[in-house]
Amino acid sequence: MASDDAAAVRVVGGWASPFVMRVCVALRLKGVAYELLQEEPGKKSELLLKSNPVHKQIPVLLHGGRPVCESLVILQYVDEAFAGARPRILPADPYDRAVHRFWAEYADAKLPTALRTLRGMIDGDKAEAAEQLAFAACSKGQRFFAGDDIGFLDIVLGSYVGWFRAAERITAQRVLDEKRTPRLAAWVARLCGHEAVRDVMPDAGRLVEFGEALRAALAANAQRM
Ligand SMILES: N[C@@H](CCC(=O)N[C@@H](CS)C(=O)NCC(=O)O)C(=O)O
Repeated sequence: MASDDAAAVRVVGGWASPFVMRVCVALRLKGVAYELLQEEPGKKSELLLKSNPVHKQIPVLLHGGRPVCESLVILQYVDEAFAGARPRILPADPYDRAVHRFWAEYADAKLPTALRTLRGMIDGDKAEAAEQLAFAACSKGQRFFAGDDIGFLDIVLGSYVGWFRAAERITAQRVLDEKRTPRLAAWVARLCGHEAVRDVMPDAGRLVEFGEALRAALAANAQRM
């Protein structure tokens, strides 16, 4: 087990969280060994509350015991803290970096709502919500957004793939359709086959069960209050 020495890398998180998955993919990409500390669904550990007192959310990266919060900030931190390890996560060119950050923030502003709409948790246009991930197909014909290997934008967008697949199961509606959006489907296949992603991409069936269990746990907590 990793200890709190200066090099120890730990992730306070949970296997089902897309935001946690991003951090795991980034660390795997860089070849950094880490320990995942699983939070219990619907609860918050003392370590989480102490490490992320502002948002009280997962993921938190603990590097030598020092916390870094917010997945997009963590990805950039991992890229800089392990700069010697290839590949780069963010593009080398400042303009490209800015563009990738812009689309990552756009994705985080749109996709969680699209997912909730698809799953019927909030009202909205389901067909439009299903299209939201399609801009992942705009990778200019390259294998990945920044070229031959996965990078910042692939990690950010890719973290939603598991939950889009879970939404497909819940609603029996295809979102990642090879015929309608072949470039998106091909990108998803390449991403899911990548060695840094393969073992941390959650199974859609397990996510559906997790979603139901979490909803029940949160309802039970609310009744107790
Ligand atoms: N903007 C945050 C979002 C993190 C987030 O929403 N985490 C969820 C798990 S997927 C969480 O901790 N939810 C519990 C809560 O909000 O109380 C990030 O990118 O890290």
